[in-house]
This record gives sequence, structure tokens and C-alpha cells, in this order.
Amino acid sequence: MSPTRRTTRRSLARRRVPRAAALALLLATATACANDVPEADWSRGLLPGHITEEGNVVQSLWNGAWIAALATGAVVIVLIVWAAIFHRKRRAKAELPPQVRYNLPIEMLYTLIPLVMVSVFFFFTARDSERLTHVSGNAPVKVKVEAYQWSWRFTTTVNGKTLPPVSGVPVSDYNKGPQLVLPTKTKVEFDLQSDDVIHSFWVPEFLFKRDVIPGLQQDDPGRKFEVTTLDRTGVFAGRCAELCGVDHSRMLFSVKLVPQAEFDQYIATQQAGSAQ
Ligand SMILES: [Cu+2]
Repeated sequence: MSPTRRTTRRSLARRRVPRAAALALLLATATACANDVPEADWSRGLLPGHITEEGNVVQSLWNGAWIAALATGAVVIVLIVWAAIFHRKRRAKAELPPQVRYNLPIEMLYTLIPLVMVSVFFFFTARDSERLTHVSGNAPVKVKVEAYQWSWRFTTTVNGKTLPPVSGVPVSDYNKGPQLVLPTKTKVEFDLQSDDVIHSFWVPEFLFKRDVIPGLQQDDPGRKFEVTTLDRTGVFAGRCAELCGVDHSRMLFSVKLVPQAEFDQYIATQQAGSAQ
């Protein structure tokens, strides 16, 4: 290599270092901004830690589906490798191997096995969707969720008493969005409404999201769902999961889970505030 080429390479490398540093800094800042993205946890199959009993159902279905898929994959790979190693074309034999047709047992087997597999998947999916969409109607806490371009209004009713609504504006940080305060270990019913376009109510830690569709009647089953919160306190990010316009990405909110005593205090202050 000539000395000139070496110098050019070295200066190129020198120029690339600050660029790489700038890129790394940009990536680090981008990650810092996305602080509302829950930690990916391999032990949960990359789902975030859930905060509702319904989350247990979703987590088990997810685990079961992965185990079944991986087991199927393993059997298929073993069969492929076995066929590739033990059933290679032998050089000495030029003619075709014996041609088998109408092998009833084999044909029944490869029809039945996929049927059984699909039925098992269908059974568990149907059973769990039934459980996840079941609304008992007797939840002590009911939340009317109104989605609009581009924020949310939450109106909570506790044991028949309605608190003043909490509504927000588009924000870049979910902590600055409207906050829905809920008690732990309690059944909560959500009633979703939209006045403009289709939105989607999503709290990643619920392991559940549902479209908020305008024009649905009061008794439409697509409007309501129920969760029972676990004994896990904290503030959890929520967002709109349906592209709904220019500020869709800033349609953020938060759910704060507090112990029952703290929730009672919250209700008292809200009611006092509204009485003034
Ligand atoms: Cu939206």
C-alpha cells in the first residue's frame, strides 16, 4: 500500500469517529425518550410484566403457543435432518426409489395431525378470548374512556358516585398526559367511546388493547371490557394504538395503581375539588 493511500484511510477513519460518536449519542437519546416502552423480558417471552389478572391469561396463552410452535419446529427440523442424512441418493443406484402411492395410514396421519394442532390452538384461543372479553357488569369501579383527536378523557364512577372527568392534550411524555388512578386488587370496567375516528386504548402492562370505534351503541359488546388489577402499584404508560391523525404519537396517558386506602383518599380530594 502506498503512503498516500494509508494517510487517506487514516484521515477517513479520523473523520468517521466523531460521526459514529454522534450517532451513538443520538441513539442513546432516542432510547432515553422512549422511557415509556416497558422492559423486554425474555423470561416472559418478551412481554412486559402484567398488572391485571387477565394478563395471566394472556401470558399463559402466549407461553403455550410458543412452546407448541417450538416443539413443532423441533420435530420438523429433526425430520428434515434425518431425511437429508439417511435418505440421500446413493451413487451406485441410478434408478428411482420405490414410488409409494395411496398410503392410507400416512395420508390419514398428515391430515389428522394438523387438524389436531389447529383444534388445540383454536380451543385455547377461543376459551381465553371468551374469558378476556367477559363483562360481569358488577365492577365496583367503572371508567368511561372517551378518546378524541388527540387525547383522552377518563370519567371514573366508584360505587355509583361519579368523579369529575380527567382530560388531556397531546403530550410527548406520558407523565404529562391525563392520569387514570385505579385501586389495586379491584375489578374495573372500561366503557370505550370515540366522537371522531377509530382510536385504540392500550396499556402495554394490561397485555390487552381494544379499538375505540365511534358510533357503537351503549349495549355493543365491543365497547366494554373488564380487568381485575393485581397487587402491583406504580405508574404505567398508556397510548393510542391506532393511527388516528397527525398527533397520534402524542396521544399518551398513564394509569396509576394505588392501594385501596390511597384510592379512597384520591376519591375524597376529587369530590371535595368538584364540590367547590
Ligand atoms: Cu388515537
